[in-house]
Amino acid sequence: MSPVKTVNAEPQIHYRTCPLCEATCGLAIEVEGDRVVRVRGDREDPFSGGFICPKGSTLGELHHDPDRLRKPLVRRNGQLEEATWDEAFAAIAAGLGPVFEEHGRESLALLLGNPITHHLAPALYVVPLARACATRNIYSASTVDQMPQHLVSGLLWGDANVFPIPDIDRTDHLLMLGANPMASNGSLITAPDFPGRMKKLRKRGGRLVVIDPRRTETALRADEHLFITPGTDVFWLAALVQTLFEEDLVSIGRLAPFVEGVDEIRELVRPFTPERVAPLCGIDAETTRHQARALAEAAAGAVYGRFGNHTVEFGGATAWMAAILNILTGNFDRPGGVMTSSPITSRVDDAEPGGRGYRVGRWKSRVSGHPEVNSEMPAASLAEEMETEGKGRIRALVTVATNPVRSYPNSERLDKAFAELDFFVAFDIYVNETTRHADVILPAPSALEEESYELIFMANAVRSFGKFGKPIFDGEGPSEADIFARLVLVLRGEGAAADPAIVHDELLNEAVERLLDPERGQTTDLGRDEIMAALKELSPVEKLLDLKLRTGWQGDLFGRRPGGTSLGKLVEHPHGVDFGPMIERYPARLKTESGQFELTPEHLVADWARVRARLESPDAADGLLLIGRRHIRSNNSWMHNIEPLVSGRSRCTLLMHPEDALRYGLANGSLSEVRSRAGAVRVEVEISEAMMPGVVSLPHGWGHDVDGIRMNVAAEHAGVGSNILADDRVMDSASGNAVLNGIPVEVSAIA
Ligand SMILES: Nc1nc2c(c(=O)[nH]1)N[C@H]1C(S)=C(S)[C@@H](COP(=O)(O)OP(=O)(O)OC[C@H]3O[C@@H](n4cnc5c(=O)[nH]c(N)nc54)[C@H](O)[C@@H]3O)O[C@H]1N2
Ligand SMILES: Nc1nc2c(c(=O)[nH]1)N[C@H]1C(S)=C(S)[C@@H](COP(=O)(O)OP(=O)(O)OC[C@H]3O[C@@H](n4cnc5c(=O)[nH]c(N)nc54)[C@H](O)[C@@H]3O)O[C@H]1N2
Ligand code: SF4
Ligand SMILES: [Mo]
Repeated sequence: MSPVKTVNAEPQIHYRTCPLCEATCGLAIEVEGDRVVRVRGDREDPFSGGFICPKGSTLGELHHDPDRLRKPLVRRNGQLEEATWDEAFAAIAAGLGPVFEEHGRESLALLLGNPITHHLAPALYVVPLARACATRNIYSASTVDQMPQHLVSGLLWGDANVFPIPDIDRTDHLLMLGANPMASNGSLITAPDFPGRMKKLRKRGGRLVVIDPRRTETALRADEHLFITPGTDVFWLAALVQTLFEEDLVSIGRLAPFVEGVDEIRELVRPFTPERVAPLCGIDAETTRHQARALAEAAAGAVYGRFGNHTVEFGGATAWMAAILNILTGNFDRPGGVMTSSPITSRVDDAEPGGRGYRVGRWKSRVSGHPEVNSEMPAASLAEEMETEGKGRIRALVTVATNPVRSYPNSERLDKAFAELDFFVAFDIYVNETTRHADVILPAPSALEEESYELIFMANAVRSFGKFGKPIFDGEGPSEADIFARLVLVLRGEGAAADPAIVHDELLNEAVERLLDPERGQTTDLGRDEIMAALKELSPVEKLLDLKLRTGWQGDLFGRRPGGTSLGKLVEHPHGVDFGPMIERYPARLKTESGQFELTPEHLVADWARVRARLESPDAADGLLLIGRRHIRSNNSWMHNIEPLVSGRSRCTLLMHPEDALRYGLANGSLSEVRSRAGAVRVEVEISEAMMPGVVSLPHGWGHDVDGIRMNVAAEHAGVGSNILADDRVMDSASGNAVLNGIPVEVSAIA
């Protein structure tokens, strides 16, 4: 392993935010010389209060992992070999050029992965990268995750990136569906120390109700837990809405003048009575009515549906019903209900309600005609776009921080398609199941070599918060911003040797121009030269961040607002600065064309026909339904190369209820074959009373026993890849989201 230089050789504690999940815990990282010797929770971090999970405490192991790439790899004579940065960029230019010439730009796809959202430079440079790719083939983890929520946010209140966040610190009643924050630490809600916050919720007399086909770690800590048949939450939520109307419990409150479509919703849910949905969902009618009343009667209540609600066949419709419930009970934008964040890097919308609205389907996928949602194509359609002959077939890829050969559905099919690519550039930290197919791998710097600010997740946070961390170590290679900039320049055809400063300057100029544009609400006398002079000494990403901070709603406006914040202020407060809880922002924040909450957008109403049809003729199959699960020591398809996180017995097992085990002749610890429309895997059975009968569970992201990966620890704890079983032929057609929960499977014993 090549040594790292430290910025400072004295033993030192550095404070920064953990970049591994949405919880954004504050860390205290102890460094001696070149080594991270200890990582603890930062007790003085006002947001996380010292909370840390086992993943965060292994950031040192990740930084020092000998398998983590430190030099670019270039394929020569079939082998990935170390190369210089100049050679790597030259190889990219030489590899992509002929593909573009012969097949055009539409033969390129850009794939964006989860870790991008946790790092500052990627969050800032992903837009210019997408622009430089000049293709509509853009895919991301969003369509194997939360695209239904983007869709519903976009259509109902006009901003696809504004999420309804349960105000967990003030709520009296939290109805949680398809989420397991005891393992995940929360998603589309940034609230470090979820366990502590749930405890406080119950201590102050609030109730937590969990709806999940598995009695999860979270369900065990709830006041009530109800099993639900996977994929059927939409029917159950519609029955709650139906009950609100039936029992005259609709009470929109303050925002009532800004809500349109209530009567249409009443008609849409009319057939969804608690009795009618009971056999589908597995929840009896009286319980459903009781839950509707409890929600309506709570002083402040929140409906929070997450991963298990979005990654199902009716994901969009499910997210829609959850939003409707929050609005009809007057809980939208109410303290203790669901609210929206006000990150300090943005300005506050104090304008009149109304905006440009939100559109879907502005273009369609080439092979199956799936509508674009959020300018993205569905992950589940990637394989067919790579395989199907004709103009526009995907022949070249740029991937950033993603492992689709493990994280997208029908992963075996995708694996084969990856092997057939003409040219593939990966920006990653490992040679893994996906990147082993690459022609060039650009290694991302370690998180500890980069500036730290949770730009994206602060926009989902239950409090407004700012925390900045300087790089702890000098990077061995170029900065992440420089790598992005050089990739942008190569993709634009400006050559492998072009100066990354070109892109840094463009980005800053654009940001400043946007700020000073009177059409976009410039309200001060700030001048361009003054801004540029104030930012002069900073790194490219610091400049962009400081500009946002200083002109955000808490900013110092470059001195015009004394006491306001800035990057400099955050540097003086290394544990972070708290700016308070979520604040009521509606109706001003409405960005729909009408300036109203549009409860019945055409796109969702049209999709409701699918839900209606399923109500009329439910699935008759009596096989098993497969769901996933997360574990506190795992992180999607990676972090399995970190010994302390994978040691002990294998967690990649098939959980199954004892009755089902009996029925299929399976004993605890025996080997089973699990088969779906898409594929089959062999995996150990773990019998568990926590499973709903008829439902089995397998975690995702495993399956590290393939040729060509360079992850020694992970290969020893291989597990099986659950996405071999996920079917890419079904998806939530409203949002393009993949179906990763509720997959019909057959399970049999292996002799
Ligand atoms: N069946 C099933 N499938 C799922 C899920 C599920 O629950 N079940 N979950 C889905 C969800 S929610 C998500 S978000 C997706 C995630 O799927 P992906 O977006 O593919 O992300 P990860 O699986 O987290 O893989 C992260 C990749 O980034 C690399 N990496 C790690 N850190 C860095 C870094 O700092 N820089 C760079 N450049 N690369 C880095 C890793 O080596 C790895 O290749 O998976 C989805 N797939
Ligand atoms: N330790 C750890 N933390 C993580 C991650 C990780 O891989 N490991 N990944 C991160 C990422 S990228 C994300 S997106 C978040 C996700 O975080 P969460 O949204 O909390 O998702 P999960 O932990 O997958 O929990 C989903 C729950 O839905 C249940 N479920 C499955 N199908 C259904 C259904 O049809 N209806 C209902 N009601 N429930 C259902 C499952 O049993 C499971 O308990 O976690 C993040 N945090
Ligand atoms: S909960 Fe998430 S942010 Fe906190 S230490 Fe664990 S991985 Fe890091
Ligand atoms: Mo995710």
